[in-house]
Amino acid sequence: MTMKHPDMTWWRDARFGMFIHWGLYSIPAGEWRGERVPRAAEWIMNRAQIPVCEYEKLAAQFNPLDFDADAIAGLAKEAGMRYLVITAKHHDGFALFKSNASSYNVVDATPFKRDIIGELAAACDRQGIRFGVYYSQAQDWHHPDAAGNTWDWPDDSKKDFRKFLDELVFPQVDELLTNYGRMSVLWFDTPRTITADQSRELLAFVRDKQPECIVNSRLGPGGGSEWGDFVSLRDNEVPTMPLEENGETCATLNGTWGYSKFDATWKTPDQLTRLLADIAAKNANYLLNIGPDHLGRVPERSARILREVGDWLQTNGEAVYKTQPTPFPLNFDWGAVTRRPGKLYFHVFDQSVRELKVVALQNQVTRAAFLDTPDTLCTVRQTPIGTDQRLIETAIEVSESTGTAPHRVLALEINGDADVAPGIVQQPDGSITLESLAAVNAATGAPIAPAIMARGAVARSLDEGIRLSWQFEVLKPGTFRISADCATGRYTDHGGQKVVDTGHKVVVEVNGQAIPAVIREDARQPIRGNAHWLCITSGIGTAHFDAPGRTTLTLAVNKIVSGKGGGFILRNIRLTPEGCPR
Ligand code: JFZ
Repeated sequence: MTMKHPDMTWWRDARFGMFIHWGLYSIPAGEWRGERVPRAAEWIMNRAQIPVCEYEKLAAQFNPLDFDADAIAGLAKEAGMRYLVITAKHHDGFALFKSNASSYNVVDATPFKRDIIGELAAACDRQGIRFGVYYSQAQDWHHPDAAGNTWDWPDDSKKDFRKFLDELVFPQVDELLTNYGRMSVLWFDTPRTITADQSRELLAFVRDKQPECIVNSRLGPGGGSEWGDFVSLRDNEVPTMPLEENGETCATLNGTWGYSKFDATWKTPDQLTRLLADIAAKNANYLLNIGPDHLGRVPERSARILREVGDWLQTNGEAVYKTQPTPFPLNFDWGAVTRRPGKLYFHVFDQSVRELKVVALQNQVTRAAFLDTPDTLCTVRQTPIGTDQRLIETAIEVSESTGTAPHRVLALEINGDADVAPGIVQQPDGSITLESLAAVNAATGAPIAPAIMARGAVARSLDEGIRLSWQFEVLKPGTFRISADCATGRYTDHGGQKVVDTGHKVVVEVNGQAIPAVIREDARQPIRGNAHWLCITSGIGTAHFDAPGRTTLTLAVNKIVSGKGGGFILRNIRLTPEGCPR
């Protein structure tokens, strides 16, 4: 019964969806009794410790007369989104649908009286958008037996979680799967108190009611990929390497999910197209959030931004929808790669690049042109480098680029499916990137990826005593600076503090040399343009290679400092030729 969904095709092809966080919290909108309540606006009841009897009163004020389901489904469509997931019930316990299990719902408790889930489900059907709901199955601040509300009900020992499941969760999930036609996604969240058995029971219940419905991994304890049909990555998280399983990044358009009158930290359309491409390149969907206000209006700015992304997708959608992840074992500084059978798409984030070069592509490139100028061909050269025949360098001149934002996509037609010779190779700019998820455990030779990628994370914390190793091919010998990129372990919204722990003690062994180093912050930048996550670069030392050939680098982790950053979160080790910038 915990079986994975047998056919995820529509979801896998969609790559881009709309998330909607909407509820009573859109009334206070980040402010309670004249005080600004920091961070995500949908958490206001919790953050301001508002008693149930007081928060409940918001229901009498909830009258979003500007709510227009067709306009919202239409916006999703214009934005190029293929599915939509809305909070049917968030942690505050208030249901946006008619429920017989609790009168704390939009139809019974508000002057509005309209079933928002019903209207939106019907509008999505009309527009050909797949419809799904978010349901908070463990945390419910309105129910005395659920997890989360420690201010009205501080005594955990008095809580009967089973009672909450029986009188609210199962009946409401039943209503959602019975009253609104086809439900395409059930999106659970914060699986705090729920047990493994209860999660399995809930999944079986969903499967029984609607076998086609796709369920996310935040269903069960830990929220990892063993649960549900796809793994929910952390908020606003972009994996470093393609996930083996289906993944989804849920993300904010600013820094909050529910509407806040204070948060204007909107991402720009060009940031969003880059994130969408980078996430697709890692085998994940992008579920991007809007937060309607107390009248049901979608903030004008967010609507405009989404429409611009939609415009970009009109031209560049073939490089996103139905694509497979990058075949290359590293992140390129210049952008991201997606593919389809017979095609490769180079998403060129860095508009200043005049020539794109990749190594080890085995296919012949028969045509290269930007999707926005399909008749202007780019010159391609494919030449063997080094002694290994498979080490072909493919170079594409992109001097025709007009340098417009959002980013441009170079489409390559290739013979057959993209085939990249396995292994890590020095890049044409001389650099060598050793992605942490491409490492093997030096002691066992086993890939490190499954252990590190427990949740498809940025790159999970390393354990003390672990030794990681990478084999790679040096083509142009010389002296290299070695550096490590390390990341924040925790998601932070825009107001949040971003910390990367430093002081970890490591030893890098390379070319017969052992280099002890302490991880420090020499530089900091957002991770690939994603302001929610921070990356620091630490110098390690230098290495010299006399001759071309295969070599190994080992990283021994001897001491980990665990502070606010969540430990030692390694993204990659870089070798940069002496004299090169970066
Ligand atoms: C949860 C909710 O608490 C939040 O209000 C919002 O609905 C969001 C989509 O999901 O917040 C989380 C859940 C998990 C992580 C971070 C925030 N996580 O695993 O990093």
